[in-house]
Amino acid sequence: MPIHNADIADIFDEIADLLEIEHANPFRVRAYRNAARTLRGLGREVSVLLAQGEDLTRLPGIGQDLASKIEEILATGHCALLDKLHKRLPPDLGELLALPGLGPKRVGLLYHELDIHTLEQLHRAAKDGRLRDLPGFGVKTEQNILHALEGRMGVPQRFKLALAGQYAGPLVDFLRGVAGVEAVEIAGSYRRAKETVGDLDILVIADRASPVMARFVAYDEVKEVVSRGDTRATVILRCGLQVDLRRVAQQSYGAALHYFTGSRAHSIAMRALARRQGLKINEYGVFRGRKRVAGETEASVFHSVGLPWIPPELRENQGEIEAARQGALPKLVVLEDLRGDLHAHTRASDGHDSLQEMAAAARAHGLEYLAITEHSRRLSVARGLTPERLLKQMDEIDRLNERLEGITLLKGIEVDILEDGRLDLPDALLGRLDLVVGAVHSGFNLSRRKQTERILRAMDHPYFSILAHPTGRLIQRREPYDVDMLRIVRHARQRGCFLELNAHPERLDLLAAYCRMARDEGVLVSINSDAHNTLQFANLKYGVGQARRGWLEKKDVLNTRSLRRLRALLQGTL
Ligand code: DGT
Ligand code: CA
Ligand code: CA
Repeated sequence: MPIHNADIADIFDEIADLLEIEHANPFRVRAYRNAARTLRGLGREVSVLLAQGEDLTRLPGIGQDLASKIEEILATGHCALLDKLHKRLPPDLGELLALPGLGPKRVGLLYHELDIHTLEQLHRAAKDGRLRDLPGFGVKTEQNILHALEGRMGVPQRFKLALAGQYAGPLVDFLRGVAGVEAVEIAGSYRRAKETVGDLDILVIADRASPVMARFVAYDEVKEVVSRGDTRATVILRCGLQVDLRRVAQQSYGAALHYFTGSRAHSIAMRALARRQGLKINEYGVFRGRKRVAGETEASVFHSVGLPWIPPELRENQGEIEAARQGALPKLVVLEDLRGDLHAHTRASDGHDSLQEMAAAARAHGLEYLAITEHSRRLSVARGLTPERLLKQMDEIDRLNERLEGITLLKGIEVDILEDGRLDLPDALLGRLDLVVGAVHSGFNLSRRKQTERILRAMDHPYFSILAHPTGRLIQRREPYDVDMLRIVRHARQRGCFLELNAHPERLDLLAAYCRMARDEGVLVSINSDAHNTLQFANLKYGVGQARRGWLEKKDVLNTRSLRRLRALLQGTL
């Protein structure tokens, strides 16, 4: 059974949580968390790196001890330390930790102060009002815990798109290799590039003689077969992801693909449109009476109701059918449109690779320019740059640019936006850079008005170029901070600034609705990788998926411009 980076990261996170509950040394706790984050952001399987003889201690945050723990887990599937912690602590603490709003600190308090270590005990204590007096809890927290506990059964787990992709890719390859399989495609929310997916919906074209259903349920990552029929099977993979497989006939493929791509709201609107034209759309085809008029290709389904094909990312019933009818569908941006990347780190701050390695990797991804934007001094956990270190890097970039071919490095910074809206480095220094990316990394809990004004003030600085990850959310881990995005977008327009769409699979920030807002208000969006190592330029594709969900065209995206036009835009002379 293959062991994935995410499996090891989960083990490290659990170790960190349990150590924290035991009041272990905070540095030790943080080491496990950092290692988990490294593994999640790695982009390549650590098992493969190890098999290739790579030295794992080269990875950020992985020392000798953690490297040997990774090897132990890959070899045995277990970590002796975690097993030991499980013996020392009550077995159900993990379920408490899984509740939203309950981190190790709070679980530790519950355990040490009130001897609560099961969900039932927690439920009773919350109902009795015994939680509100714990330090840092209060009535609101108590209510939230009660809601979480009572809603818990009904809320299924969702997978981040990139994580689902790690499991989907090999499975699709596997299915393609089965005899009699003509085509394999993933439909559902995955095809619509939603940020998270509830399950995978896979369609195959295969005849009845094909063993595809039998092979699917026997796939070696399958943990449980939920149902199995002749044309449909549902399984759960070891990672917990559910997969529905449907076998369809060639002549129905387009109709099935449309039906199972959804969204439900889009399908309902399409069926209503068809009905008004005397047609019926279902997963087998488009019918007038009993006569099939379309269904083999997806385009034929749209054409049958007088529409052009609509890209899956738009199918949310948010105006796409209307736009299609008027011939006004956006011509969505594609990955190949990107000519540069305006946010990346090297090992000068918390990145992993050198300037030269990052430049080469960016060029290998077809990019013509790459902005190096290290953290600034305030973010000391990320080894943020002081003015001196930034000046030194600027010199290095100048020297390197003389030698580089096919790509130009731009001098930038990811400067912290301080809580009062000042920037973490002096304007005089920022003015010497090609661009200034500004970001909020602290004070997430400011009121909506304060947070918004903090960001507006940051944009007022003369050299501010791009607002990085504008809402600060981490998917499933941290809510967006509260801001008035319309004010920010309009201020950006007025100040000649740009908004980032951060392509990291955990961020995908700008949200799709805000991409659309930026486009409507005439503010260009920069799709940036925020790469911390050479492998992460591959994440740009997730940024493009999100941009497409936000209706963005090539012209709406800053880094589709040539370097010359980009420079003019950054200088405000275009
Ligand atoms: P998810 O899995 O929660 O991320 O979202 P989807 O959109 O993948 O939803 P899912 O897996 O329940 O179903 C896949 C698609 O199949 C969905 O977008 C629309 C279609 N579909 C499934 N069941 C029904 C149904 O009962 N009625 C209609 N109209 N469409 C359905
Ligand atoms: Ca689905
Ligand atoms: Ca499904």
